[in-house]
Amino acid sequence: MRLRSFVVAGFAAAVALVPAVLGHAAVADGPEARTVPTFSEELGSGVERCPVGQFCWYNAPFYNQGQENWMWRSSNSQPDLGRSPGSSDEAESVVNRTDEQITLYEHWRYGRCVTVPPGGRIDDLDAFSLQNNVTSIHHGNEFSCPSWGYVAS
Ligand SMILES: [Ca+2]
Repeated sequence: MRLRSFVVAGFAAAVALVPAVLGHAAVADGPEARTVPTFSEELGSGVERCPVGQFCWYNAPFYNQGQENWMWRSSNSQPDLGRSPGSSDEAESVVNRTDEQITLYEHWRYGRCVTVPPGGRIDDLDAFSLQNNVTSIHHGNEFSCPSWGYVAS
């Protein structure tokens, strides 16, 4: 009986992953169904769209401003947003719904940067000269961007 239950659960999981396989054609259908090892991608907008415990970055300012645009989310550090599904140099607004501070970098831990406190958000990364220029995201209270907004490599 345990084996049968496992098989049924596996089938359900495979069905749930179909939208993810379809990639850009799919619209989000819940946090668990869209979770991938690196970070997840979906169409959406609004601060409230970012789940508790996640950090979200949006393709347009003001959290995609009511348009169905791309947004991405993760609960851990992302050294290279160019990894699949790919969002390097795309973010223009961000929401931090984790309990850690999160630092955005132009490169991996160097270049221009900004730190977002737990529960914080930035409606337009242009204010930090980082619009369409974020390549990596670091979770952790031990790191923060200096006041001058730049870290040397
Ligand atoms: Ca963008």
